[in-house]
Amino acid sequence: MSVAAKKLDSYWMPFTANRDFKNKPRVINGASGHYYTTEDGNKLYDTLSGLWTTGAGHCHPKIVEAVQKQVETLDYCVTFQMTNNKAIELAERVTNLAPEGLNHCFFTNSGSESVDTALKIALGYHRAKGEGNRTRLIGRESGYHGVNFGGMSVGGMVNNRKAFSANLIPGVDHMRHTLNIEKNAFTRGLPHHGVELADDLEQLCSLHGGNNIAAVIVEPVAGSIGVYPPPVGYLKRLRDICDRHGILLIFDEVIAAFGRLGAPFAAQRLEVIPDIITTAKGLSNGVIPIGAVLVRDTIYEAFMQGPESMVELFHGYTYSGHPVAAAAGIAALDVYKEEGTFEQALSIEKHFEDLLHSFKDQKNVIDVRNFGLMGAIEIAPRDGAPGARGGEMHKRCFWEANVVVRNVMDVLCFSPFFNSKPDEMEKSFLKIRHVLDSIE
Ligand code: PXG
Repeated sequence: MSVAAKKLDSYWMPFTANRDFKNKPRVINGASGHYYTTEDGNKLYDTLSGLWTTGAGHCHPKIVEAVQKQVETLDYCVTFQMTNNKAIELAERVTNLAPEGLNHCFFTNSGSESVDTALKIALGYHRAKGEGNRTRLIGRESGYHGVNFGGMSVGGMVNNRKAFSANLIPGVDHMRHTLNIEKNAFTRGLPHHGVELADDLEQLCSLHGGNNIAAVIVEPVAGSIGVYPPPVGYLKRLRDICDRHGILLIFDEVIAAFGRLGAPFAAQRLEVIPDIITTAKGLSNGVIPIGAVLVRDTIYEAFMQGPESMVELFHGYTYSGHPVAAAAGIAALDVYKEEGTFEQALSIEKHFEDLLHSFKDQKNVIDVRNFGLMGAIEIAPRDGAPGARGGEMHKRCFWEANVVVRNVMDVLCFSPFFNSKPDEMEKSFLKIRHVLDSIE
């Protein structure tokens, strides 16, 4: 083990090739605006705005100030059978932004917790309505819904599931994913082929009986797997099938909510309104961990029955509605409003799309996909070594080009800052192009 690796030995890193990383660590010790700084003083352009989290830029002074103030005013407060002013305020602010009818908000600390919370709410809702037979959950191949058991079970990324396959929750089916490079390669925005894939849900209704299905969960634009925008008409068709069978539709907007698609929620941009929305990341601009699950009035009201002194939902986290996280959330929403962040996101979409699609004829590029400020460049896998080219891109962009690029296998994912400067985006893509050119 090298000296560098030894120093890092006690730290078991998440979603990381630990041994490889520790041999040549890539360590960040600061950030500002659109750049990270490394221990040895390099400035790196961040093409993923955190991990799809930090659309308004790193260390935004207004959010930093709000957190500093809150932590010395009320650091922690139990939110079971009592609560704090910041949690109340944030719930109101978030539901004010939400699509009509989704007026209730349950706080979590992460996307994974939001997803498991949403699944539990869906099951509890049907039970409260006397339809306890509705227990089946439907996800989608290639979907990512976090790493807890519920989210992992409805998720469809094989590497995340396979080690745990015997212990995933029962009663889950998956629809097919919507990526079709053969037909839709290099589409700008929503692909035109694939609406019929939504009929997988109808088929599952025929198989199990639609009245046994509790909920369907999808990312409106699949993110982690490498950006799969939904085919035109696909989400609307899912909505219609859900309505016909009384199934709840859950949009996992952990990436998409709070501006990533140029609107507060993906549901608004895509004009399909689900029954439950899960969020996290952009809720606090990534500054303090916090997530929120938004539910329709009818769902909330179904729980608000029985003796008033009884707890209606036996679920919650020690840090649900944490005052410091909530203060960060309120400050982030203030920033989004005052700076017109969602409009900024919309205004740079076209430029981002053009930059991405300028890779169309680049060596090894087999697809470019984008919607809103979510984009991906897919490179052909090296013979016998899937993921190798993508991994090399990540490392070489870091070391040689001072650009942070996230790869998922051989897909490069991009999630620009909402307030990205066009010339900086251009420069970073030019650097990425040079690195890509030099990779065999
Ligand atoms: N749902 C979705 C749609 C997500 O994108 C989660 C749930 C889980 O959130 P937490 O906060 O528990 O991580 C996510 C998270 C990537 C990548 O490489 C994306 C996520 C997580 C890790 C890697 O794109 N998104």
